[in-house]
Amino acid sequence: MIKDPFILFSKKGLEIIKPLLQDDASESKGTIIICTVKGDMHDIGKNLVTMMLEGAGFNVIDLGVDLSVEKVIEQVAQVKPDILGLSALLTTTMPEMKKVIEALEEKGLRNNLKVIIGGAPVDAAFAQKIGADGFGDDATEAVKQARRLIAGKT
Ligand code: B12
Repeated sequence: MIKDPFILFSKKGLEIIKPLLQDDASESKGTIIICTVKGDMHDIGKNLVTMMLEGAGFNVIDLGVDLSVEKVIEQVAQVKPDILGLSALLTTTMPEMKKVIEALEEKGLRNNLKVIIGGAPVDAAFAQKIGADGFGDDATEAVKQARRLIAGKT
C-alpha cells in the first residue's frame, strides 16, 4: 500500500509500479536500446516508455540522458539491438536524432536496426523526414510501434 501520494511521481514510485506492469512472458520479445539525445536532460517520458516496453517483454537497455552520437553508435555496434529508441524534449535537440540516423547509415549499422523516436516536440512527419521507422506519442504507442517493427523483421 502506497501511503505517500507524491511517491507515485518519483523514480521510486515508478519502481514500485514496475512489477505490476510486467508481462508473464519469460522469453524476450527483442532488444531495445533507448536514450535521450545529446544536450537533453529530460527523462521522465523516456523512463515511462522504458518501463512499458519492459512490461511488454522487451529487453531494454536504457543508456540515460545527454547521449552523444558517438556513444549511441558505440553501443549499437556492441549490443546489436533490434530497435533504437530516441527521445528529445527540446526543439534544439531534435536535430540530434537526424545526426544519429545519419551516423548509423555511415557506419553500416542501419540495415538490421529499426529506429523509433518520441518526445513532446516530435511528430510522425518529423520521424518520416529524418528517416526513422516509427514514432510514438506516448508509452502505449511506443509498445505498439516496437511490436510492429519486430513483427516486420521476422
Ligand atoms: C519536467 C520538465 C523539465 C525537467 C526535466 C526533469 C526530467 N528528469 O526529465 C527539468 C526541470 C530538468 C527541465 C529542464 C529544462 N527544460 Co524542461 N520541461 C519539463 C516539462 C514541464 C515536462 C516534461 C515531461 O516530463 N513530460 C511528461 C512526460 C511523461 O511526457 P514526455 O516527455 O512528452 O514523454 C511522453 C511522450 O513524448 C513519449 N516519448 C517520450 N520519449 C519517447 C521516446 C520514444 C522512443 C518514444 C516512442 C516515445 C517517447 O512517451 C512519453 C510517455 O507518454 C516540459 C513541459 C511539457 N509540458 O512537456 C518542459 C519543457 C520540455 N522544458 C523546456 C525547457 C526550455 C527546459 C530548459 C531549457 C529550461 C532552462 N532554461 O533551463 C531545461 C533544459 C535542460 C536540458 N538541457 O535538457 C521546454 C522546451 C521548449 C522547446 N520547445 O524546446 C518545455 C516544453 C517547457 C516550456 N513550455 O517551455 N525540464
